[in-house]
Amino acid sequence: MSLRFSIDEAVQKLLPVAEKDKIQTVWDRHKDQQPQCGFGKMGICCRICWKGPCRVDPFGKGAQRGICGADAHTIVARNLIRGIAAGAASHSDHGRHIALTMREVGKGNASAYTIKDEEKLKRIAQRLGIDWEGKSIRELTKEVADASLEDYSRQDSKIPCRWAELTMTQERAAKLKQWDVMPHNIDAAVAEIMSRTHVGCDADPVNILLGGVKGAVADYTGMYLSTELSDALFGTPAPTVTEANLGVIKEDAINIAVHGHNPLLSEVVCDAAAMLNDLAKQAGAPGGFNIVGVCCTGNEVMVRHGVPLATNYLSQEMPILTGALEAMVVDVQCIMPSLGAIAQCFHTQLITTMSTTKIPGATHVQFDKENAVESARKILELAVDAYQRRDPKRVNIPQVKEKAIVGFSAEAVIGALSQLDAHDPLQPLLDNIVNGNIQGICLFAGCNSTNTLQDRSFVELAKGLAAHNVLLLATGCGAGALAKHGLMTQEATLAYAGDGLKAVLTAIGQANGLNGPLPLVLHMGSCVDNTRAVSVAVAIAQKLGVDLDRLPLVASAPEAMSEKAVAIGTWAVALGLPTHLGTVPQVLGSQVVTEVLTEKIKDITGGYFIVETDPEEAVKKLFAVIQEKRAGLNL
Ligand code: BF8
Ligand code: SF4
Repeated sequence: MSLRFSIDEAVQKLLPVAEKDKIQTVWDRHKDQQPQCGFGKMGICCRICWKGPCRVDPFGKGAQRGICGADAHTIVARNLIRGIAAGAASHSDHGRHIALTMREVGKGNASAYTIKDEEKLKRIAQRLGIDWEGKSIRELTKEVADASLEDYSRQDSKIPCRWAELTMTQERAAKLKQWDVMPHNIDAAVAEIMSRTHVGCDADPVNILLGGVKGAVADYTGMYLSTELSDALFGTPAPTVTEANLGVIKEDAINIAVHGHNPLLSEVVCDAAAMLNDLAKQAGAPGGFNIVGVCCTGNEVMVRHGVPLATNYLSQEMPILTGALEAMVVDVQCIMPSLGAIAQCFHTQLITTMSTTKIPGATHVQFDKENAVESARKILELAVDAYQRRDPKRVNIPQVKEKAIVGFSAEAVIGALSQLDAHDPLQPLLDNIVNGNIQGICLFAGCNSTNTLQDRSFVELAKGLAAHNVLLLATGCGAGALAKHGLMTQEATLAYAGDGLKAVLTAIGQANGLNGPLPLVLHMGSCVDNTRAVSVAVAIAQKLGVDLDRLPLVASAPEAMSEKAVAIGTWAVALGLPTHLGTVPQVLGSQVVTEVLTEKIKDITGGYFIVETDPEEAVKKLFAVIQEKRAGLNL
């Protein structure tokens, strides 16, 4: 039965446990929601004011306008861009936390943190036009943080967000300015979307969508700075070997899952667990503390420290069902409220840490940058307590896990290439794109959704595109899916890559002393780290002297679900990328919006959405787009 829900073998092993114990999982609740509201699915339900809710009859027989007169196009466009605003707010709030912490580090006030990658800090300073010569690291840290925070506070609308303008090609930045979709202030872009979609404001669907694009570029800005500043604080990821899937939970250890998105807490928990490992041993757990990751917090600590990944979004309830998880520590975003109830069926402590994310059934340990170490210690103590209550009879850890080579930041990719050509590391990559060994590049991003079979599309698309010699990058829960299914291994390259791709990955791997190829899919990090792929793409574009929309580069979110994914997908399109969605976006109630997103926007940005739910067809469509782009470059 569980095959219908997920191709993840560990999930399939645990669903019967849930059924036996009468524990509802995400898939049970999905079933309970059927049939889901058709108006909502098409985006034509409006709840923006209290005269409503209003809905438009998609068959043209009933009401065609809401009470205020808004038609389907206005309603769909407004709903969509409010999602973008929420996505941008989420990512940029994450970035703000990092920047504020960094400013405190600069002032000497946040003792739990230091600058782990000073070279990266200098590179960031250089990018932002900050002179670093003769300055102490602390001074520079504060200046970089302040300059980044200006992207949240600037009031002069003629000056673009620097983290946006300075990280894309000049042509792209000029184009976005020309269309008035380049934000000057991240928070203002989010606020503008909320205000222009208030009852009785913007009713022109195309104008509304352009407002959404601006919000998406604000999302990009917040994500970009978040990743870069995190690298300076916590280190820039470098290739490391680890494991993924529930088999990483250890029976003889006190298991703690870190879940959510922001590395500020999880980094300190990892450090504290290493330092206080004896606490666990004294409590009778010979394996000590075992930290495992879930979702994007999991990806953050995985790519930086090789912390194993327990699972990705849709199966986040499963680690608790193993009966061997002492604590699940969550920060923000993509945390199912169901975890509170499920944790109460076991000995697991669900621990919330952020004042904005509290969950019934959880214990709250407030985490602030000032008390980071004490909070981490408290969390470990709660886990030790919980361990005393573990019921060995309920322990059921699926012995399912795969090796994963992860940690491919842009710097790591360039570093690996530099072993082939130290003076011009990008040249070997370009040569191989030109000679066709590599046909193009695909970035897998985004979530899991109950609207598809968990992980299937990621795996099938990756195998299909790799066979066509497409270089694969991945982030977020897509990366989680591909890691769990063994596609971040050298073996996967040998098994699934086409001859050209295999030759290139092998040459790079050999030059880096790997005694074999690079893994089939390069794990670049969490969702917020999608900008790492942009930085590689921008470097390639600049070297070729073309803009991003001319590159044989596509993005794919086969299980897109969250508002953050809507924002990311939209900025990918704004940057010129053909972007595949494997789940149907909630816009079909408006032909105008659908056409703009899938066709007309191409005339403005060069990017557009490709909606295709069948992975086999999606491979064909994405490969055809790559061929079209190659032809455009005379390749
Ligand atoms: O930020 S991929 S389900 S966990 S939203 Fe969420 Fe989607 Fe996962 Fe990470 Ni991104
Ligand atoms: Fe209805 Fe208009 Fe109010 Fe929306 S804004 S709920 S369409 S009256």
